Amino acid sequence: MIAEPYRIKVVEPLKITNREEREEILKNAGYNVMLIKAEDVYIDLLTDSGTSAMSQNQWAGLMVGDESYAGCRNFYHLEKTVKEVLGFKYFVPTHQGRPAENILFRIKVKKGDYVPNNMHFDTTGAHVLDKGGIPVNLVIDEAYDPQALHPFKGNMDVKKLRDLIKKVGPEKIPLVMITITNNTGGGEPVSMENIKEVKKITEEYGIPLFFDAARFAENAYFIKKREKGYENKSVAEIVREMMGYADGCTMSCKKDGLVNIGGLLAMNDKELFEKVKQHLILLEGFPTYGGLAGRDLEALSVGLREVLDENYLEWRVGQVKYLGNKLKEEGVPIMEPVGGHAVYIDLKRFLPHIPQSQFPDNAFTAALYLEGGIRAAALGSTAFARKDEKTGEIIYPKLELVRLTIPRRVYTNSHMDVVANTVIKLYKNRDKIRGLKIVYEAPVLRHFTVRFEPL
Ligand code: PLI
Repeated sequence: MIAEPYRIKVVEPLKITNREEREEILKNAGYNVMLIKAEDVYIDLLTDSGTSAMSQNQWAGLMVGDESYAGCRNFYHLEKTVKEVLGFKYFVPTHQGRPAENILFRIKVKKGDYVPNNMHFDTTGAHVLDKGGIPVNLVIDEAYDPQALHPFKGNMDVKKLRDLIKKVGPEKIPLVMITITNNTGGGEPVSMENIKEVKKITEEYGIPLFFDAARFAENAYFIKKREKGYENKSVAEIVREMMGYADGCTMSCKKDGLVNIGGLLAMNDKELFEKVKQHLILLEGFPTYGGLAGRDLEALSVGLREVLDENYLEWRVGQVKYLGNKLKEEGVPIMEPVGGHAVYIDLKRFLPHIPQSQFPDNAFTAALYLEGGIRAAALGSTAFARKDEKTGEIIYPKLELVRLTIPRRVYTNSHMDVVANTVIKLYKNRDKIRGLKIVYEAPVLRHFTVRFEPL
């Protein structure tokens, strides 16, 4: 393991609150840590999205931001980077990942269409539904077993894909997506072999294949480390090979783009590109800025190259593993193997005394905040439970997880030690954690604004 391949030049002070203050803050936020002010958080592991620290070259890049409405120089820098790093012929910038999904699905998805994915991220699935489509998750079964030690647990089950195509017909499937890495299922990677198999099937049926490429570099790093035949290839080469099997990608650049804002939609099909530009102008802006300032485009074109640095990736993935190992050593049940951007805690084993109807995911995140001022993401029944339209019965998700998501280049391993010690303390006193009941919920994507009371 290597230490951080950078040193710290600017620091952002953090506030450390006491337990009494946190009790009050939590109560005012309805026990939903999403509703707490960030400045009241000591270590913020809510997300790795838009939370990266930029490098000196990215900050310097902001100074060459050209804020012209049309044809700013930074767009052409980014265009060159996208061609060289990802290899797609055409692309448009977007202000983050979901507008890229929105535009792609507006064009491709009709009412009643199916969109297979290994696992849709929540906005991706929501955008398919928004167009009248049906998002289908076809990840391998191991993904649903937090203890299954598969090296590429994000893989799509190719048999499930074939079965779906046969069942509904290829004309009902406007595209197949693969999320690299699989955020919803533990940040687990997808192998090159699996990508090739999916490509073969989609080609056979004439269906385009798109990646949800938010964490493409971390996925490529896992291929280098775990897949035979790739150990001597550079991550940059692996990225080009992966992308070479796809017809395009959506990307939230707020993750592996190492920027605080930005996204893109890339493709090889010229006809699709022409349509994309029309939707982009309506929704995001002119095709040479796509909802971003020139300076943001510049930071992104630097970030997309920096993320391929293998010392950085070794340290990055190593830091996530460092936290995972600390928890594992003390018997804390986590999703294994540890993924690329986060450690996921398996609450079915951590809090077996709290039924899913009492939201163990939020009970945990509230307890973690109270104990150490640490914020994590609740990814269980709060976000994913749904009502069966016919029976009215609540269907709970198979996985009840909390994600300790590590921002890129932001925290040191001393912070990770604090996080590990706090989680271990909670684990030793887990019987004291109680469930919650909802007192307010919105009709869609309720986890963002839901409010609870302790039971
Ligand atoms: O938050 P956006 O709109 O830039 O990106 C949406 C999005 C798409 N795909 C994947 C795999 C994601 O992880 C993703 C956003 N993820 C967030 C916000 C997260 O906390 O994981």
